[in-house]
Amino acid sequence: MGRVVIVSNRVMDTTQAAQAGGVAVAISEVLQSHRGLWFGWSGAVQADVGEAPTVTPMTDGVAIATIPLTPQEHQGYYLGYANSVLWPVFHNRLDLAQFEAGFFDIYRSVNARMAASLKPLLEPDDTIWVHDYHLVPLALELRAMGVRNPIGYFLHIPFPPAQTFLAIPEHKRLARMLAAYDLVGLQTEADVANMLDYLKQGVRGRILQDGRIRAFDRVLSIGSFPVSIDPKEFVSAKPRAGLAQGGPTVRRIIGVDRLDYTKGLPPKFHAFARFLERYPDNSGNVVLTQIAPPTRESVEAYTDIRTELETLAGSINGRFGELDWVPIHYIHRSIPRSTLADIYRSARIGLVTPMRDGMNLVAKEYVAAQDPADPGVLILSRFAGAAEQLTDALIVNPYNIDEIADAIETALQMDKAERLRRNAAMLSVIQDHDTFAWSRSFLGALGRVYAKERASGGPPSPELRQRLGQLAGRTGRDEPIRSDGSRPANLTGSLE
Ligand code: GDG
Repeated sequence: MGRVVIVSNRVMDTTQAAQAGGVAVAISEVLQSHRGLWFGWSGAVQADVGEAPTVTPMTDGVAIATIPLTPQEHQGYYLGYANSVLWPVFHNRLDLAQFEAGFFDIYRSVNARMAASLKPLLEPDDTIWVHDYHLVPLALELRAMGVRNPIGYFLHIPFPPAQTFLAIPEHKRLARMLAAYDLVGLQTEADVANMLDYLKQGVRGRILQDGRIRAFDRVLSIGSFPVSIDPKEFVSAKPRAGLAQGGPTVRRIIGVDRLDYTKGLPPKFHAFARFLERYPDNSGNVVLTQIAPPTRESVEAYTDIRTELETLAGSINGRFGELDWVPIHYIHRSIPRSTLADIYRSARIGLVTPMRDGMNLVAKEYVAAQDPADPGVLILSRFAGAAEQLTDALIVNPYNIDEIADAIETALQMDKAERLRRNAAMLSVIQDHDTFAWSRSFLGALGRVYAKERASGGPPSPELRQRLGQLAGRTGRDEPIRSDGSRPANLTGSLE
């Protein structure tokens, strides 16, 4: 029986996935049920890198294969092209993009080296699933080495509007690389619309009658597959005594975001200050707890944000604080996953206001952790992918500080009946589209589009046909890939 091979920048011990949460849970489940292989960078940076990957069999039948990076590769591929070009541009921050000569070539060559290390480990009936912006070129490299297996790609971050993507000097080459996949999965229907728009404008892609796209010399399918969580992980969350500083009458607002410029942390703090200014009766009774673990500290664009946020928290606390009340409770480190669930449960408001976000799992985690008999309220940025599904949140524009301030007051005043209605509606969406449904629907769609392609270009082997049938069968329904932005179908341990 064939395997699923997952390729992502970083890999993880699949037996520890439950503690990591998020996407890692879905990936581990896929790998465990398909005798899978997980391939990626080991995290090591060293001058001497051999050809062969280090393969480690895990106790659950999964194998992990990794390679190290050289210092130059780490600089040009990871810190450079992936995190100083693709990350900012895909999040609409062209102003932060560092289009430095050489980054793209290293990015490509690392992907070529990964492909060469992975190729000897592949079996003829493997299905390959590549993740995220670090690995756009991987399929093209594998195809050039003669790999004909089905290869799917899932982008965890947003796909930007066509005009923004066109600004990347290498946009055509990236598009050709994307076209080497059989299926490209994006988080939202808005992302699908952006990508189709770009393919039409930027590289004269043509939409075929069956909804697939002809671009360059390939036919590919694109669909939205919104990433999710396992809501069961959060049902046993408990409100904890002592979590709300200042005693039982203090109502908590919770924010959990990596300290990233896309997450809208300074505007969130400004909005909280505006709320205290506009609604002074809340003085002493409301606390904003912001957990902001450090991230990518060696990337230049991240160096200022920590100082900016600490200064802002200090000035807001200095301006509004009392002897027995500190309004912003700011934690700049990672906290254990079990504590996180309890903090969500203890908070009356989940404040999720990124300027741009692929999905945002924190929004879904907050909803799932609420007491179903007395839930809190989610305030969610319209620019988080999750806003496409969680329409019963209080949706705000993160650029509008007054609107966020007013939404905080609305949430605090919201009666129980409305809180119950909104939470139940959002929880039902999350339960219907959980993390396991996400992986099944992606692999099912990949199986179908690959079978369709092979039907026109030669049949797959009997083993592969059987394998693809099994994968497709697990989705339970047969949804076509459509090209008008409508849905064809439906990982965090960080894969960074
Ligand atoms: C990318 C995309 C997309 C956070 N702080 C702590 C902690 N976390 C966990 C959260 C959540 C995860 O990290 C963050 O996931 P997000 O989805 O919110 O954001 P990104 O890290 O930017 O992820 C994003 C995602 O990929 C999946 O496709 O949704 O749009 O940018 O699970 O709970 N976990 C622990 N301690 C912390 O302090 N244990």
